[in-house]
Amino acid sequence: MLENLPKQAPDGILHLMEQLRADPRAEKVDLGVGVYRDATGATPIMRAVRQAGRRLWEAETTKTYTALAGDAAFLAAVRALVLGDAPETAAIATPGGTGAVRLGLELVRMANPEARVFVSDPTWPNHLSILAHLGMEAVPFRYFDAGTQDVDRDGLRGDLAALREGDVVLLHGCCHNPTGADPDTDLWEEVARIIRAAGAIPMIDLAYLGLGDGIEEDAAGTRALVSACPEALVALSCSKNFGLYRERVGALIVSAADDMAAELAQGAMTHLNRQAYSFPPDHGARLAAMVLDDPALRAEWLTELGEMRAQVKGLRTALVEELRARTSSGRFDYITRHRGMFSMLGASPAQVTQMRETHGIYMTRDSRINIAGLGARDVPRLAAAMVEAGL
Ligand code: PLP
Ligand code: TYF
Repeated sequence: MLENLPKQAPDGILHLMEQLRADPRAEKVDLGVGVYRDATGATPIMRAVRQAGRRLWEAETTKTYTALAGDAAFLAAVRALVLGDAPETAAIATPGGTGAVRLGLELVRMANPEARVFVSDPTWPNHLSILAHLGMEAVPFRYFDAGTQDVDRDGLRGDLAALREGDVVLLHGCCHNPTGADPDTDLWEEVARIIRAAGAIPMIDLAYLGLGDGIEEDAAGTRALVSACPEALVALSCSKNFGLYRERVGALIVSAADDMAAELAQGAMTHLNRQAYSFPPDHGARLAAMVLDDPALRAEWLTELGEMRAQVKGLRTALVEELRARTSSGRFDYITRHRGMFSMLGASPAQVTQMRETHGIYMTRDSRINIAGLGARDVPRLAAAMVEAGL
């Protein structure tokens, strides 16, 4: 039997991590996988999360099963975090944002097997592989202008004009992965109007809430879509913004047109959890809920999130200043316009290879860099490598 299995291509991002590990050069720079790093290069356990962990260790009296949908306190807390006040929503806890994306798409397929899913070109590669795995049609829409490194507004408008009733548009709520280019408020409003007018449904992948400009700022696009459209899906990840990566914490939040539809959605979503693994992981979700529900822990968490944003923004500014000095041009200023951990440099695969082989600088093939992977010392080296490669 097993010999009949198709050979699977490796995950490109994780494959790059293996290559990096095998590189003996001491000065190698990891700008690959999207993980936050502080100034010392560590991916810390956040202070509020650690405190919540200590409290939980003392207070927890049982590890018995929770509910199929997940811990109710976690679901209430993340629903409020993402949407503010939003009635008529259904929600389940999921293993990470990936679990939420996967089950959200399964929910779409269950409700409408004909639905096409519009995806930004480019997008997170796992979106495409999950859609292919589920046998769902992915329709790419233009998103990134490789000349300006900003959102291709006209391309986006032009391609979303092909939306039909019942199609789904998968959007990155903030900190677009892999480009770093986000819509501004006007464009979010316009996209919401286009989707609504077509009778299509937005699905928002929200994996970096709080890592762009702040919780409220980063949630604004999602909220605009949810309030404009009668139905919407949100796939939330708590990996980056709570630093809970390996605990696998996420949620699928679905807003419905009325109470009856919300109840049907809740039933279907709980069913999907049950079919996949019965109960979603609880430990990390409980820590996130404790942080969100305790005013002091919440304040501490927001402070540290602010420090993380400042760290990344500081590196963006330093890199742009270095590039300005070396090239006497502002052509790299887009790096400070980008949000979140990533920027796409617009380098060719050959240029990416050159920077890796000559300078030990690792980025994904599409020339996405994880800004947080830079140490202050690496900034001049990256700038030199970019200029040398002809960017
Ligand atoms: N969606 C996007 C765009 C991501 O970049 C990630 C990874 O960080 C995820 C979803 C899901 O992450 P996780 O499953 O680790 O929560
Ligand atoms: O894009 C990234 O780097 C993050 C982390 O299969 C990640 O989203 C990478 C690969 C993967 C899952 C998560």
